Amino acid sequence: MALDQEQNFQAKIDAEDKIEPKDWMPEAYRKNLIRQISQHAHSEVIGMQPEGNWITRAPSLRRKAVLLAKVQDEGGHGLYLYSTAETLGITREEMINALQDGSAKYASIFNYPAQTWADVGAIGWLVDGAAIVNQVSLQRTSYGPYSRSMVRICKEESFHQRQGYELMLTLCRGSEAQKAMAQDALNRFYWPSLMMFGPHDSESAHSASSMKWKIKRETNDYLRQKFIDQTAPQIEFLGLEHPDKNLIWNEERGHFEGSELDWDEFKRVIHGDGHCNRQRVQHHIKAHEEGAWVREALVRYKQKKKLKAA
Ligand code: FAQ
Repeated sequence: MALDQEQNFQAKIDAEDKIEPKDWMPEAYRKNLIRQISQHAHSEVIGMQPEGNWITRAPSLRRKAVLLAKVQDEGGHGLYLYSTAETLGITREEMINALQDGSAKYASIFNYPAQTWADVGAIGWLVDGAAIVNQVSLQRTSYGPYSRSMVRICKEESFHQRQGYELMLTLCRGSEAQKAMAQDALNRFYWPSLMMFGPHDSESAHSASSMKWKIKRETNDYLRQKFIDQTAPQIEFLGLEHPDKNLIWNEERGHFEGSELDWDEFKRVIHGDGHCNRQRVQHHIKAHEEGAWVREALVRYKQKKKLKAA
C-alpha cells in the first residue's frame, strides 16, 4: 500500500502535477519542505534587519519611502512563507522557537553588517538579485502553496533588485567618494551573495532528494553560475572593478569562471559564528517579546467574537 502510494506520488511529480496540502506525501518530503520553507521564511524576516537599520538614515525622502516599502515587503514574504509551511502541519510558534534556539538556519548573508549607505544598494542588487535567480526556479517547485507564494514574491523581489541597482548607479555616477563607497560595498557583498546558493552540489546534503521530488528545480552550482554570469556585465556597466581578480570568460563553456569561495567562512557563518549571528537572533527575540501583547490581544479578540457569534 505504502509502496503504491509512493509510486503514485512520484508519478504525479514526474507529470509536473502539483502536490497540495491534503494530498498524500512521504514523511521525508513533508519534513524537507518544512525545513526549506521555514528557513526561507526566517531569512526574509531576519533579512529585514541589515537594511532596516538604514531607514532613519536614508539620504532623501524618496530613498526612505522606497526602503521602507522594500523592508515591509520582506516581512510580508516571511508571513506568506510561514503560512505556506503551516499547511504542512507545523505551527508558527514551533518555527519561531526553532529560529530563536538556533536549530533552524536562515540565509548566511544576513549575518554580514550593513555598514554604509552603499550597502543598501549592494543588498538590493546582489542579495535580492541572488534570491530572484533562486526563487524564479522555485516558482516551479512541486508543492502547490510554495510555488504560488513564489510567484508573488518574485514580482516584489524584482522591484527590490532594481532599486538596489539604481542606487548603485547613482553612487557610481556621483563623486569619487560615492563611487569608492559603492566599490567597497560590492567587494564585501559579492562573495557572501555567491554563498546564498549553498554548498557545491557534491557537498549538498538535501539536493538529491529535493531534485527527485522537484522541491528544487535547479542545483546550487547551476544557479550560482547563472548569477555569476549575469552579475559580471552589471559590474562592468556600473564602471566598478570586479571583486574576483581571477574571473575569466570561458568561451568553450559559455560561462565566467573565477575563484573558489571561502567555504570555511561559509560553514562558520551557517553554524552561528558570523559577524552578526548573535545580534540578529537577539534582536528577533526582543522584538518578539515586545510584540507578545499584540498576539495576546488578537487571541482575546477572536475569542470574544466567537462568544458573541455563539
Ligand atoms: N545560508 O543541502 P543544502 C532573500 C544550509 S531570501 C544558510 O544544499 P538545500 C530575500 C542548508 O539549509 C534568501 N544556510 O541545502 C531577501 C542545510 O542546512 P540544514 C533565502 C545554508 O536546502 C533579500 C545545509 O546548509 N532563500 O534573500 C545556506 O538543499 C534581501 C546543507 O545545504 C531561500 O531560502 C545559506 N546560504 O539548499 C530578504 C530560498 N546554504 O537545513 C531580505 C529557498 C545552505 O540541513 C533582504 N531555499 N545552507 O540544517 C533554497 O533554495 C535552499 O534551501 C538553498 C540550500 C539553496 C538555500
